[in-house]
Amino acid sequence: MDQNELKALVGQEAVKYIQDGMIVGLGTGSTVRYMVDALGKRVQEEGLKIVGVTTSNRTTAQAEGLGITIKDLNDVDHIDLCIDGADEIDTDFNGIKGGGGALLWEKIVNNASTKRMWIVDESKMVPRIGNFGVPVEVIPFGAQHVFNYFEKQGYHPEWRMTDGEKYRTDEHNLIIDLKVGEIADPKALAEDLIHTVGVVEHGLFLNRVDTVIVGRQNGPEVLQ
Ligand code: ABF
Repeated sequence: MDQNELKALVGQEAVKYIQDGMIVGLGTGSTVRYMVDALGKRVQEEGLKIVGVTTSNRTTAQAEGLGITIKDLNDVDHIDLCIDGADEIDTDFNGIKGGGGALLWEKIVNNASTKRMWIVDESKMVPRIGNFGVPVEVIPFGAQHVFNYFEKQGYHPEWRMTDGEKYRTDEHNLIIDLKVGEIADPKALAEDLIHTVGVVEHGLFLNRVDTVIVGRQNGPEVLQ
């Protein structure tokens, strides 16, 4: 199976964990797209009754297009299960997220969730996270000074760009990607990032997942 087939495999596997009456966090990214498609099928064909809370405008558009009921996070008191993708996951279940530019809403939804699941193709499993880079969401006001600080810290910052312009998140913030390479101490880096004035959130997701479904050539592997 190619990478897209592995993504579809885990997307369809994840939907088996969704039960009637659940409030489900719906992540962002191409793997999650397969999951949302499979979820829409269950809603349409089985009349599955769930409420979705999404992590991006694009997931909202996809889900609502499939007849999935979507609610704002502020209108639910908890999320039973959130299913999201990831860019890298190490053997300690440390993750890097944000390649899709949705890390802030993803971390907020993750935080509100009782059970957290990531679905990935096997290429995302790594011995040590960091080679993907660490996405950092910053507010536009004074962002260049944050960028300069990251340069001084030796984090090799790069502006996330799209169509020649700085990328804007759903919150209209900017993203700086830190090309830090393998991270010896993810916790220490996370502490430095979250205490940097002007940083809204970062893509280091540490101790934030309960179940990982990995797409393998011989089928979905469930890690807990
Ligand atoms: C999302 O899943 C993002 O944080 C991450 O970038 C993405 C993984 O992308 P894909 O499933 O397209 O490989 O949660």
